[in-house]
Amino acid sequence: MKNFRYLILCILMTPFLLLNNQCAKTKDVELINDTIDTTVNNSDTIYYGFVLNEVLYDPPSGLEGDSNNDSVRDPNDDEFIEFVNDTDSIFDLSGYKIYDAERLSLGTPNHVFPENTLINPGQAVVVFGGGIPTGNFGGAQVFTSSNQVLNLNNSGDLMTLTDSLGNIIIEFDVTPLSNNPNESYTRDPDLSGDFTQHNTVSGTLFSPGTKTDGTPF
Ligand SMILES: [Ca+2]
Ligand SMILES: [Ca+2]
Ligand SMILES: [Ca+2]
Ligand SMILES: [Ca+2]
Repeated sequence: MKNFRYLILCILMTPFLLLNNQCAKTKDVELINDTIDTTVNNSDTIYYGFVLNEVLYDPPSGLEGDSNNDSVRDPNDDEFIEFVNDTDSIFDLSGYKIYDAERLSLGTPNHVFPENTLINPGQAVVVFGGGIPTGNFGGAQVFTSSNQVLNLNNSGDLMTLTDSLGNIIIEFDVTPLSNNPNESYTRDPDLSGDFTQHNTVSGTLFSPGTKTDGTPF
């Protein structure tokens, strides 16, 4: 009788055990799937749903170009790169590194993300060349380039993001877009579209930390 009860219990539990196992499997494999990058005029700008969404390598002249909002327009400090964690998991950027072409060849990064840089699902990350970024930037995590400015040459350059072990995660080639735009290049639509000049999307010149219309991600 005792064995019979145990058998019944096992039969009743089976669907739950299977379901639980299924969920665990789904969670395990979810991130092991690099998004196919179909955007043009760049190299490889999406990694597991971690998306390069906007690059300002040519800050506009005058205060119009003050992208970091510190009341000074600086051709280096006001450069920025915007990434978005477009996954439903926390993305750990600790120890990830950003290089321009020159620094990549030297093996010394322009920027290293500090320990405990954890990006929430849907959150943006903005790295400015320097200065004192002022404001909320849509709730993004905001950094200034840690070792030296981003130094993205307007005449052509290659921005590379590596993980903490040095594996290349994202590359953005400035050269096909090096037309002195005096504004950023952004995806249109945000997160999924091709790179285009920001002003053609929203009438503004850049949007560090937010969608092109200024709203948070
Ligand atoms: Ca530049
Ligand atoms: Ca500035
Ligand atoms: Ca450079
Ligand atoms: Ca933006």
